[in-house]
Amino acid sequence: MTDRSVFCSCAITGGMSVPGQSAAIPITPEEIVESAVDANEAGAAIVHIHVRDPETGRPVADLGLFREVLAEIGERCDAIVQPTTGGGQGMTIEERGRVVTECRPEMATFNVGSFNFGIFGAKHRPEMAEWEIDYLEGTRDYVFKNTFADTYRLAELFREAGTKPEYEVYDIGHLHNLHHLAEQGLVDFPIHLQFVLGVLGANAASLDALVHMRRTAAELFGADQFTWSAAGVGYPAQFHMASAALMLGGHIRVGLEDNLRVALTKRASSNAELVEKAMILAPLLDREPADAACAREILGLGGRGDA
Ligand code: KMH
Ligand code: ZN
Repeated sequence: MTDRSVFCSCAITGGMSVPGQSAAIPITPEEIVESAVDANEAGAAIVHIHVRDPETGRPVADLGLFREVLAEIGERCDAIVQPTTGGGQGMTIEERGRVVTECRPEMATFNVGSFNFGIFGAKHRPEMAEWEIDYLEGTRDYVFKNTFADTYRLAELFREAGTKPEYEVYDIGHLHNLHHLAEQGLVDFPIHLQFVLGVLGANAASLDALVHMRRTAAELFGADQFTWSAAGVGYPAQFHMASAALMLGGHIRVGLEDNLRVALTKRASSNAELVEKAMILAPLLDREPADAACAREILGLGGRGDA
């Protein structure tokens, strides 16, 4: 590990998109596992995991599916397997947190703020079923709920499980929410922050926004108290934020959960393709791609739990 080491996280399938948006989105447990293993081979040290109903592709919080996917990825590669506790529309915080309690992963996402997660702008495609259109349209009125009641509860669950949170911050206020949790003694430092930028309803995927988020985190927590990564949502945001993070000393997240294009005129055919592009950018900017072992060192992870 050096100061120039950079790890890449790949968000494999997501909980807000619908299958009709791209045939490349993995749906079944087998597809999710295959895609995660391929992304790891392409250079992703972390694979961020949601699960979907294998029949319909609808995002679900099914513990059986999580168990199957987490175990299988764990057997096939050494990636840090990071399940979501963000979930998707209609899931309660108890359902979202169950994967942490039951699977005790070494790391999982932890969302620290509520906002109107708006993806109703996504194009309606002929291959979409009626529920998919409803799911997208439903986000006009969908509040991604992460209240203090929720985050206090999650903080408890993560501690009990010994799972390291990746704090998902989509806007400046979320950093202040996290600071409040820290003041209550609910946060263990150093922390890892994911700046998720470009979601309609929260902050923009601009260089100014990213720099402001990073500076605010440094002011609130201390510059040596956190590692950080940037996830740009959409195209070209995914690679613009990755490039900015590479310049500024952060880590990066790509993947079909956040973006479906690999170039302006080309839709991505796989998660691995998105990771490969990020892996080309890193050394061009003098950053050294970190494997999972190196990422564990950077994040202070002891290794796998029971997952
Ligand atoms: N869907 C992303 C924009 C989570 O899963 O906890 C944010 C995300 C959150 O990945
Ligand atoms: Zn996610």
